Amino acid sequence: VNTSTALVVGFDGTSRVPGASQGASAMWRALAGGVRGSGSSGSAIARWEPVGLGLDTKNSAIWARRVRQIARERSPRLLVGGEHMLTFPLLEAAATGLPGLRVVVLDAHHDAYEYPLLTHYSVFHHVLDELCLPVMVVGARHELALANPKCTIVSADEFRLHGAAEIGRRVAAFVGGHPFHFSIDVDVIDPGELPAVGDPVAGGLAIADVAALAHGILAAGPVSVDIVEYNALLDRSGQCLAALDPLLTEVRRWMA
Ligand SMILES: [Mn+2]
Repeated sequence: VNTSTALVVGFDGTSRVPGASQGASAMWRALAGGVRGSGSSGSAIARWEPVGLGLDTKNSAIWARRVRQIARERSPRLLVGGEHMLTFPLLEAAATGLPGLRVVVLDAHHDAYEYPLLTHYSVFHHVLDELCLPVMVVGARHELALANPKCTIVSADEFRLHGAAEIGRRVAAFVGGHPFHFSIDVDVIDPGELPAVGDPVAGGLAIADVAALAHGILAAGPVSVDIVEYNALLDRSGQCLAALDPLLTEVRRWMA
């Protein structure tokens, strides 16, 4: 039996608001538990081995090194965060073996501030400048002028103007048949529908639209996926995790 590795990484050390750390295991449980009793996809999820990192430190460099090391050893096809910084070491490990790799991101923020340290808000600046991977961020709506100029941005306003189908075509054109990684920051969803995120930005996308877009992107066959930034400490009732279900269902179908 071939098992795929899912890295479940509860780290939020560079984030202002704690809670994405606890979001990692909660989202993994929702991904794994959501298929109970649904036949074939239930057995498919059993082929995924969740691997956690129990590091007793807040040092982001140590977490990044560990993620990179495990990613090199096991080529995980899924990372469940935790904060967005974690995408960097995953891509760092993947990029070596995948020439032409591209990165498609859903996010309220571009996370491409030209800041010298690796953080959740500078991760794609370093992906662009250090790893030299093309990055497209869809759904961004916060301080767009401050992104690394190499970052391709499709704003939330453009998404509303053109709709999920047209934006899906733009993503496909950007990928252009190359291998690609798909990174989902759940704060791309409007805080009216999903308030349980560390840095909510008004004017976001509807969950149904995000699920529709993710459906098309996942159908194109990303080599790996991450889903990050769900804040479990801001969701004591679990209402937001339940609201995420249409999106988690798409990820679950991809996993099967
Ligand atoms: Mn974000």
